[in-house]
Amino acid sequence: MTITITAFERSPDGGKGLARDMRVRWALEEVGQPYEVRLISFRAMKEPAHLALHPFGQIPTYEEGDLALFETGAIVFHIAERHAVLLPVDANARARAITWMFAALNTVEPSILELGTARLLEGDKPWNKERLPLVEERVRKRLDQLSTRLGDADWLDGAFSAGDLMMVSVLLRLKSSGILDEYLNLAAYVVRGEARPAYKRAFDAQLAAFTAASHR
Ligand SMILES: N[C@@H](CCC(=O)N[C@@H](CS)C(=O)NCC(=O)O)C(=O)O
Repeated sequence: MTITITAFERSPDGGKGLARDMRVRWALEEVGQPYEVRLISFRAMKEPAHLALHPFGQIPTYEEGDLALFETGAIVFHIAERHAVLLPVDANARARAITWMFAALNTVEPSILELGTARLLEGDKPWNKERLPLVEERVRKRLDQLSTRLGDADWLDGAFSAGDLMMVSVLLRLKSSGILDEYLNLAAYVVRGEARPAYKRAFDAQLAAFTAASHR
């Protein structure tokens, strides 16, 4: 059955692979599942046809036969559940890998998103100088804890899993901030994720889509 995902027609990140379709592409590449991409404009994202797939008018979405999903956590979990590549077979190890997916999305990602907002959208606000250090402190607190847990391991819990895929995807957004480099083991963890052939294939595909759109 054909899998179709949606992605930005022209990603605001300029093809750096930070848009969330990248996580889904990466998961599909890890499990060797071919997929199609429907590129969508910001305007079309808010129109009824797309809202029927994604109630919040965002990307990515995932369609497979009768099934339509939104939310990258749910999509990556759906993909991982169907292939014995991204989740361990052992029930407890599987539950722990899923826990890391939730941790990435619920515990680590929020402060990182907040930092992006503070830096990119609120830079001109008079209160930004006071707020920014507080937001950075919240990011560092989480990174301290994550760094301690990862230690010198390659991945968060044994072999690479959907939990690592999600955590690396979340941490990637910090690359340009310089904060990630304060944590040598986390920076190396992200590099390990980016070095995976499946990541590279996904990255190249989203970059090709961005480049093609820029030439249109
Ligand atoms: N929690 C959602 C977030 C989705 C999301 O924020 N998507 C962004 C792209 S990375 C988007 O569509 N932004 C445009 C908008 O919200 O209008 C998920 O993980 O799928």
